[in-house]
Amino acid sequence: MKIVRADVIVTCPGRNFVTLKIVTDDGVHGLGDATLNGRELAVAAYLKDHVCPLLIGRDPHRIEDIWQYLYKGAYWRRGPVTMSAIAAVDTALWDIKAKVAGLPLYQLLGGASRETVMVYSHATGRDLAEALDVYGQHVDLGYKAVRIQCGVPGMRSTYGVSKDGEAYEPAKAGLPEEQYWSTEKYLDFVPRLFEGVRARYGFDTHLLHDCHHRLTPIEAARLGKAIEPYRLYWMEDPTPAENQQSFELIRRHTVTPLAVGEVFNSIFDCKQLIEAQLIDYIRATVVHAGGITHLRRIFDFAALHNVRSGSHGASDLSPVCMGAALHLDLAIPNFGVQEFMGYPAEALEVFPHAWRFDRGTMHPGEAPGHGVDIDEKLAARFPYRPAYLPVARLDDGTLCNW
Ligand code: GCO
Ligand code: MG
Repeated sequence: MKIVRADVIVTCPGRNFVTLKIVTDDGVHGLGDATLNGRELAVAAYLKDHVCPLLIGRDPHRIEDIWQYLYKGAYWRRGPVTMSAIAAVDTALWDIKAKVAGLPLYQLLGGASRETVMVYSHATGRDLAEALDVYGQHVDLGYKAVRIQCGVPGMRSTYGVSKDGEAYEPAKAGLPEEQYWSTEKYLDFVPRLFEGVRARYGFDTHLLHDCHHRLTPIEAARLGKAIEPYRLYWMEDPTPAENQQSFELIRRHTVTPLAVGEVFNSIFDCKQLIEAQLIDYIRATVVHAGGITHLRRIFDFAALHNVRSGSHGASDLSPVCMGAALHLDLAIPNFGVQEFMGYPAEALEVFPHAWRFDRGTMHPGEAPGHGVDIDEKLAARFPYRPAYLPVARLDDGTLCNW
């Protein structure tokens, strides 16, 4: 079997997605997600100009060898652009292998370790009352795990909360939106949010929250300690993880579980965090962390240290990534939870999929491969739209982490 084509499809059905389609001489095709929110065209060009020509004529079954060829062969290792491109190739090859075997991908990964995959949704409110109401709506929908984000009194904007109360959409057309941040206001307010959830809904649902890299380690330690009575499932990205050692400081002060890794792209980004058990959940994903092959490696390493998976699944990761992720989630022994924000209706039409959703749980389906395809004619009707993630500034104008 040989690869005869490799095409990059860029489409914007509600938001931008980059998809790699690999076709074999037997006419089997596989898809991989290559979307890097706000920097999409860099990965598209990396694939088109530097990777696709290398794939033609290769045996698609040699997944590990092709992975190593693209990783070691580039000389310039790691980084989100390179690793998202490698991920797209890897995911498409696993899709092909499973289709040729006539099996859903999870069977090739060792088979199902559970019946369904628990997913968490996003409850977002502009103020406390709205956030608590929306949390309740998600509980009523059957979600067993819900992330809550809320507008902070005295702050005009914050991560995860759109001004109009519409579904949260981080990438906006035009130049990056400038948001404002005050750690003092946030830390004064946010424990009341969790107190409100537990007072109104009790402890039956898993409660999650994303700090989005905004605190210093000691601020994160203070928050984690203060919110221990509300027993969060996790506190996400409390501080930037470039310096993995900073998590030691947080750990010294609190038993609130920590989840990190949506911006990671290799096992080396989380090696120390995992080895030293400085985190509880690793949030790396199929698309940004080198595909099924590399993410499996990360998860297996995490399993040795009692760290569970909690893959990023925001709507800027395409339905192709979601499909592939669900197979891995179903198969690995140390699965924790999968993020699932849902998708715009047009995106679900462009990407026909075999996965099923049922009251807060998902299943990848039984279609051979990862079960997600693309309707290329429909995709062509949604051309790329430049869009950027926001940036954040302190009161005095200093740029801070968004
Ligand atoms: C999450 C993430 C996202 C990211 C987004 C960036 O936990 O879902 O933090 O909201 O900000 O995916 O593109
Ligand atoms: Mg996050």
